Amino acid sequence: MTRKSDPIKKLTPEEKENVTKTLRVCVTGAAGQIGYAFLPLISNGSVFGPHVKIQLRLLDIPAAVKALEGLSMELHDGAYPLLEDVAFGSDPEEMFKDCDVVVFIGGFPRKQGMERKELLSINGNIFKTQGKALDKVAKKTVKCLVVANPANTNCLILQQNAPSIPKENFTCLTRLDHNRAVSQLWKKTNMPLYSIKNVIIWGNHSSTQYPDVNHGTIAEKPIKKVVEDEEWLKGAFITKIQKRGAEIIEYRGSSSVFSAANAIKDHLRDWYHGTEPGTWVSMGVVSDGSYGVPKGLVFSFPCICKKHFEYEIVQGLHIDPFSQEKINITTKELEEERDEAFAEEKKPQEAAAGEQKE
Ligand code: NAX
Repeated sequence: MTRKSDPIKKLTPEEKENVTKTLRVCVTGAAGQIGYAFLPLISNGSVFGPHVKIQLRLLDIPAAVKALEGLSMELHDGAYPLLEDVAFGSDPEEMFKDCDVVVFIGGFPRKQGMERKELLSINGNIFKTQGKALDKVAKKTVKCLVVANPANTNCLILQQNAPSIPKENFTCLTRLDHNRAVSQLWKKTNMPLYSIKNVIIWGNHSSTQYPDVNHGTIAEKPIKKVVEDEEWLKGAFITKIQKRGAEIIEYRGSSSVFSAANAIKDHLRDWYHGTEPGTWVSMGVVSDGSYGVPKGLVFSFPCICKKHFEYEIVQGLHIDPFSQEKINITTKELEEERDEAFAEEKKPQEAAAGEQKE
């Protein structure tokens, strides 16, 4: 479908700059649960703002192409003024062509009795193929967000297979964990949610992640001082965030869907528009060696985003021994995942050293 947006009148200079923009966005696994919750958000302007036109590309496996057609019909029926164009299919090269942004939600789910190694191997192959396709047909400026699990390692595999695209353009989702941490602090203190700033999720989007409140504030006071419960902050709070995904599955009978879609929206919005002054967010990005995390690992760090998809890892935070121990645990898990995923190949850092300049 191709449809021209309605003309928009009386624009501010900034709006004028944006209105000329069109982003081509591919969503993989679009026929799945999170895809279904995310597509309305990107179509109605919640992600890139009310003046950026969107061309959607929906990718899924061949068996889901009919469902994608149904989705395309619903997107028509939504009559979204910003939605210019929708195409769908199961060929990554067709769907990634000239994309500005790709959101990788599609992946193989963990089935009962399946070992982590097996899951890594199946998803590794998906991300290897998609990385090569991305390298071939997407814009060299394409920005990638990997959601499918294991998100950090899938992102690493994707990045390693698309060497012509800058490694800063690859990120994975840990914003859901970040939002969960903010929300638990809100529940504990009853302070306004917007006043809770600068928590950090370090490491892997898994049960080894480390939610860190040491540098955060609530209404501009240190979180520790407002909460006044060190035992909770160092114990139950951390475990709650680490195991929240499993808790949702236990109660709902299925994994997080709209909270994940909302976190994807938050991640992309902040990456594109920039974080609020004085605040940072958690994003899985390719490590540049900050905080002693091995270069090349996809690791969740505190990040400050500038306008139009630029970010930097927050530097100079003091890491106490308790935090260091937690960061070491999640680093070790990511190194093990990387080693399993690249068992047959050169390790990513070695490959990176030969192929890419830091
Ligand atoms: P669904 O199983 O509902 O949807 C997955 C979709 O991916 C399906 O439509 C499937 O056909 C498609 N797919 C499979 N292989 C594909 C391929 N090679 N190319 C394109 N599409 C493919 O899962 P859903 O609930 O939507 O979750 C999607 C992913 O998000 C899962 O891997 C899940 O573990 C992960 N999550 C990650 C989170 C994060 O914070 N990083 C949180 C939520 C979620 O658990």
